[in-house]
Amino acid sequence: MKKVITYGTFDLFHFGHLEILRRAKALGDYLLVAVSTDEFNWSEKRKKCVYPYAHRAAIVGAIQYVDEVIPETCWEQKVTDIRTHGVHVFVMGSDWTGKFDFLKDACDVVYLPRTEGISSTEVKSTVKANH
Ligand code: C2G
Repeated sequence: MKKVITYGTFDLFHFGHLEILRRAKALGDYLLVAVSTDEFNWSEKRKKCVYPYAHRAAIVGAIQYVDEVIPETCWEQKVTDIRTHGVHVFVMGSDWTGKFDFLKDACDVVYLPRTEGISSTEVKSTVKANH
C-alpha cells in the first residue's frame, strides 16, 4: 500500500483544499492528512482560524480522498510522521516548493500547483465585503 501524507490548516475548507487532497490521493492508495492545531497555527503561523481544530479535522476526515487525520503540532514532526506511518510520498502545494526538500531522504517529495483564485484569506475578505 502506497501511503501519501500532506499537511495544512484547511480553515474555511474550499476548492483549493479539495483539489490538493484529490491530487495527493491520486499519488497513492492511502492519504494521511496532518491538520494544524489551533495552538500551532497561532504560535507558528500567526493564523487565527475561523473554525477550531476539531471542526477542521472533522471536515477533512469526511473528504472521500482522506483515509486518516492526525494533528500537526510542530514543524519538526514530519520526519517522525513519515517514519511512524510508513509514508512513501510527501505532498504540498507549490507555495511550499523547496521548503521541505530535506524530507527527500525519508520519502518522495511532490509539490503540486496551487489552485488559482481561492484561499481562506480571500474567502474571508469576500464574505466581509458582501455582508
Ligand atoms: N492550497 C492549494 N491551493 C489553494 C490553497 C491552498 O493547493 N488555492 C494547498 C496549500 O498549498 C497546502 C494545502 O492546500 O498544501 C493547505 O493549505 P493551508 O490550509 O493554507 O495550509 P498552510 O497554512 O499552507 O499549512 O506544515 C505545513 C503547513 O501546515 C501548511
